[in-house]
Amino acid sequence: MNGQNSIVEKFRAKFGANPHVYRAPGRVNLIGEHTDYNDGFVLPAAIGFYCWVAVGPRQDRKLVISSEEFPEQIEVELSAESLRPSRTWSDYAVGVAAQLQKEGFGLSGANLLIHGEVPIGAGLSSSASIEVATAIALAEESGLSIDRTRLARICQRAENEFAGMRCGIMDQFISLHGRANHALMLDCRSLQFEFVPIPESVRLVICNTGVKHKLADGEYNRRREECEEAVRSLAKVLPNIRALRDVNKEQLEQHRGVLSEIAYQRALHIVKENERVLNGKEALRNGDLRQFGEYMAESHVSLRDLFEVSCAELDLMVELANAEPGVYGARMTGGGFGGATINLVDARCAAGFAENVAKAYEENTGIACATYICMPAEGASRVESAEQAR
Ligand code: GAF
Repeated sequence: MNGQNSIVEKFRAKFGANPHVYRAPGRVNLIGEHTDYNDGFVLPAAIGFYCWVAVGPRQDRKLVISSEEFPEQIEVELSAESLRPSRTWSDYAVGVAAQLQKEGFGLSGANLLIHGEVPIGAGLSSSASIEVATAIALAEESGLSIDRTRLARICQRAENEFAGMRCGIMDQFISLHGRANHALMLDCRSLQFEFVPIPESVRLVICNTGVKHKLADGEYNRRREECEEAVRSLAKVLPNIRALRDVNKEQLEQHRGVLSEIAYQRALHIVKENERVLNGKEALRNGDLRQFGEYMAESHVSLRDLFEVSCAELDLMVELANAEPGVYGARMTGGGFGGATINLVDARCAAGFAENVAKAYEENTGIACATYICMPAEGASRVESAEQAR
């Protein structure tokens, strides 16, 4: 049974009414890691794993939220006082409702059934997919028309404030704006974006390490603070900068003395990663996959050695990938400390690549490795028919 039919039937059984169904995808980032909260550039693509939300109206001012993945049902009043974090799975959905209302969008009461199929802890933005699917469901069912970029900001703030994760805008943005067969190059300061076609001759192969180290969220916020510290120090000698986005390599080297060693390393990663995204976009546009793959390799090394967000399992997965035929580039993707790698692989070699890497990874670590062979998918939408859900 496909995602839509199944969730419709379960919604009927639970709430005794026919729902509307919305879905929002997870994402993979091709290049541009940890650059989004530094006002920099990213190049993600939506992937064909979705969070599905079935929704129907209620006569009162409540949200009743159920999930196919968790047993307990959550009930909240749509008043500011009762929309508080509860440190459970429902925070992503409740956080979005709270943020929508905080920004002046009055919501109607609703029943929601959520089904997430984006692998959790894989660095593929399962949380953003829940936020975005909930946001479009609540907005449309309340008769609100909200610009997608604004919705992305609302979902990001929900995660910042409710989940305490100081994420940037990338994940929510791509989940809303993704386009099939294209990556999206986003300027995270202006929020201007352009689509970059992914050639039919390649596949995006995602290899999940199956590990998610506990320190991930704390270390993520710490990286953000370290970048902010670098900006504060550099601003004393470069008063016009607002973010690491405004610093180039020459300036960074010239003023290295005002930075701690850690702040310098973090800043160097960001400055060079931004360059790699801009150059990488051109390489992709010119069909120069080999060059793009080199940028991916440099990005991984930089995330490992300068930004220090990789881990042994990710490094091994990249090493195994690089030994395979048909691979243009391999790197960790997402926040790091576990999760998945993204590999740009010749389409003809993709199945063999996935199989060999998974086998070798399991032999080395004893951990099963899930692989996904993808092309970029469309962003979030209401699902109009069963056809669209397939
Ligand atoms: C996580 C965050 F949510 C994103 O905003 C981004 O910073 C990413 O890590 C690292 O590039 O997915």
